[in-house]
Amino acid sequence: MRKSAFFAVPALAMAGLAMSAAPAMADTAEQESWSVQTSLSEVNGSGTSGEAMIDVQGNEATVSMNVAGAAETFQDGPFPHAQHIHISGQGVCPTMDADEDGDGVVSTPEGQPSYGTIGTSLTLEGDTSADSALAVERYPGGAEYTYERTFELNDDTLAAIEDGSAVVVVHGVNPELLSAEGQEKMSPLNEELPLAATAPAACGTLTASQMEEMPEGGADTGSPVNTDEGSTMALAGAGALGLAAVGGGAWALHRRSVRS
Ligand SMILES: [Cu+2]
Repeated sequence: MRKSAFFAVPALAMAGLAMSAAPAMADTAEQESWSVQTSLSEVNGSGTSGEAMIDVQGNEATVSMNVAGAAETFQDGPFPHAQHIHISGQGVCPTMDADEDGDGVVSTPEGQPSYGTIGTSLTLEGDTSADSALAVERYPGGAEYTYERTFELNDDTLAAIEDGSAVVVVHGVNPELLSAEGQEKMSPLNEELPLAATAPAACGTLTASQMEEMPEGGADTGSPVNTDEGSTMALAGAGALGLAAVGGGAWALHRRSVRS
């Protein structure tokens, strides 16, 4: 199992996650669902923030996001915000130290050592592969939006979500917020787009629920200490159920806070 140095989810939660994912391998209609979530924090001083949550059942994912403080308009239309699940990097968001060429902007390629390449494109419709990376007409747009879509995850993205290295990235920064040098540049991804259109604006690593949200005694339940393999499996399974329940609760709480 791959682990990033910054990986914050306790080993117990990971064990639970791995176990909960295992039933997906079995050919059964009753597949346990589990979830990961993240807060999206600004990159490049964009002022963009948000939340992302993914419910997974087998290979099927329901992605829910809300984003605020994003760039509002682009050429008289809503500013398109390409958004992806990035994988195969360090599983972290880039700091300004990632600005290799020193132009004051972390471009999408400069962020790749941190968050990796595109595993899934979070489009509104149609293809969700990396082929749709910059299919700007199929992404949400504007300063504030919500997103929800259910689709089949590819194996690489699913594996990254399971091992905690998947990172949600929202692209598109208000050009006025970039450095003077950055405002003049075109995107390294598409020479017809300004750098601001594709630069990362918000980012967050998907993780299972936080440890402090575990119920009392939860840490003991799943701890495989001095047991034979059979009972270890059973205990880890119990831990996974607890984790799923906690995740659902946290999301319900989140939904309430969004409405109020
Ligand atoms: Cu991306």
